[in-house]
Amino acid sequence: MKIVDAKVIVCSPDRNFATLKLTTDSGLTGLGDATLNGRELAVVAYLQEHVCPLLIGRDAHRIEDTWQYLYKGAYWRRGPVTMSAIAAVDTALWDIKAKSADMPLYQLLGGRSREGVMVYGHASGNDIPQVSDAVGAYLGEGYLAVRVQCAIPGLGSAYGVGKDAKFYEPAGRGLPLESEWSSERYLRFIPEVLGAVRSKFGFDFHMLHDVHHRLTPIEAAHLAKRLEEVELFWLEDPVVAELQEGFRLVRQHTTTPIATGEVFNSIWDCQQLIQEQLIDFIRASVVHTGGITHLRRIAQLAELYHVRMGCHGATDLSPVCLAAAIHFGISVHNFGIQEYMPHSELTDEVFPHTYRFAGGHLYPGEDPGLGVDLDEDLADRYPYDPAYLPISRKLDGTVHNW
Ligand code: EZ4
Ligand code: CO
Repeated sequence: MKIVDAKVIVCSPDRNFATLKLTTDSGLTGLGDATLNGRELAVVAYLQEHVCPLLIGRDAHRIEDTWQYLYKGAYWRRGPVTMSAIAAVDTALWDIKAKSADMPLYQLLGGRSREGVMVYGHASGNDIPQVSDAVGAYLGEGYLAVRVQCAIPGLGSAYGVGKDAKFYEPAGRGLPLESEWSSERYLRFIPEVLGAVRSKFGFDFHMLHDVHHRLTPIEAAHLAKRLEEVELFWLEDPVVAELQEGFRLVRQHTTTPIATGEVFNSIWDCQQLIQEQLIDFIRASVVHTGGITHLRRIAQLAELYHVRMGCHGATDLSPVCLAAAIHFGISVHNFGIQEYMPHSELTDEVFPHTYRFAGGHLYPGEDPGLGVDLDEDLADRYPYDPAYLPISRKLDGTVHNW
């Protein structure tokens, strides 16, 4: 079964997405997400200029060989652009293989390890009462896990707080917005928020929180220690991960479970954190970490060290990626939780899919392959519209981690 066409589709149904579509001589098609938020067209060019021409005529069944060919064959390894491009090819090939086997993808990955994929929703607000209302709404919809973020008094903006308490989209149209940050104000206020949510709703649900890379290791250690009494499911990205040793310092001081890795793009980014057991959940995703083939390697390494998967799943990861994450999550042994922010109605119309949410879980459909389509005519009506993630500055104007 040979690949006869490789096409990149860029569209913006409420937000930008890049998707690779492969077609074989037997008429089967496969989709792969290639979206890299705020740097989309770099991956599009990488695919169109340097990868698509190499795919024509290749055997669509040779997934592992194609992965190695694109990774080792480029000479220049790793990096989010390269690994998102490889991920798109890999995901599309798994989609095709599963369609040709006439099975939903999770069957090829070993079948179900569980009935559904537990997800967490995103509650936020401008103050504690608003946040509480949002948490209550998620619990009312059957969610078993909720991420809690809140605006910080005295700061004009905060990570994770949307215009709508139940929908959070950080990328903004046009040039990047700037937001302000103070670790001191955040550290003073956030334990109160998480404590108030536990007082109101108790301990019978999983509560998560995302620091979004903003603290130094000692600040993060201090926070994680203080938060032990609210029993988080995880504290996410307490520090930036370029300095992996930074997590050792956090770990020495606290038993609060730690998650990181949404910006990672290869197993090499995860290796030290996993092998030294410095984290509890790894957030690598299908799209930014080389596809299903590479994510399975990460999961297998993690399993040896009791680290579970908690894949990134914000709205900038397309329905194609979310479907792949559900097939992966339902089959992999060391699954922990899946991030879930429902896409907009328009996005779902452009990407019709068979996965569904019920009772705090996502379930894959039973159609062969990923179970996601792309309505190209509709997609054409929503062309690319530049959008960027915000830039963060401290109160004195110094650029900080967003
Ligand atoms: O900032 O997906 O846990 N989720 C997150 C997300 C990321 C965005 C970046 O594109 O941190 O909101
Ligand atoms: Co995050």
